[in-house]
Amino acid sequence: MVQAWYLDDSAADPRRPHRPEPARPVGLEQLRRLGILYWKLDPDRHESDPELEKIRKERNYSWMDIVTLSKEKLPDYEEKARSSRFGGLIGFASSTVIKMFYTEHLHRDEEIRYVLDGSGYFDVRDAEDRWIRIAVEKGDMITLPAGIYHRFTLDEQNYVKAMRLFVGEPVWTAHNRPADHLEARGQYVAFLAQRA
Ligand code: KMT
Ligand code: NI
Repeated sequence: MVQAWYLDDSAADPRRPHRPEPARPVGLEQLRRLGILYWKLDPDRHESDPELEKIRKERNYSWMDIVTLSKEKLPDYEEKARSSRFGGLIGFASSTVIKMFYTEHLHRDEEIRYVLDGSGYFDVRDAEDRWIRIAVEKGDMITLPAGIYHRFTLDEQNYVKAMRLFVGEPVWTAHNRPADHLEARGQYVAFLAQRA
C-alpha cells in the first residue's frame, strides 16, 4: 500500500524521507478527499495489462509515454518517436529539471504517473496547506487533481522510471505558486470546500 505522511520541518536534503517523530501517517481515504486517486498495478505487465487498459478507458487517459529520471541523467525517452516532448524541457541540465519538479506548482490538468521502476516522492498540500509526502514506488499509479499545489523529488535511490498519462494532447505547463487566479485552482478550492 502506498505510504504517505506529513512532512517534518527540517530543511535537510529533500531526497531524505522527512518522516516526523512521532510518525504522522496519512491514509488513502484522506488522499481521496484531496482528489488524489491511487492504484496498485503490475508494472511487469504494463505493455498489455487489462487493469491498466480499464483505467485508461474509464478515465480517458488516451496519451502516454515513458520517462526515466535520475540525478545524473537527462530525462530520457524509451520511445524515441516522442523524443521532442518533455514539456519543452529537453536541453536543460538534469539538475535544473529536477529543481523545476521540486518547485511548488500546479497544472490545469490532472498529473497522472505510473511508476514502472525506482521510486520517488510527490509532496501535495492538504486543505490546510500542510505538506503531505506520498512515497511512490514500483507498481504505484497515482493521479493528482488539476489545481492542487504539489512538487516531486527523487528519493535517495535517485532513480525513477514512470509512465506519464494524459487526457488528450499533453500540456505540461507548471504554474508556480502563487497561481490562485487560475480557473483550475478556483475549481479545486471549491471541490475542497464542498467536501469539508
Ligand atoms: C513530474 O511531472 O513531476 C514528473 O514527471 C516527475 C517524474 S514522474 C514520477
Ligand atoms: Ni506537476
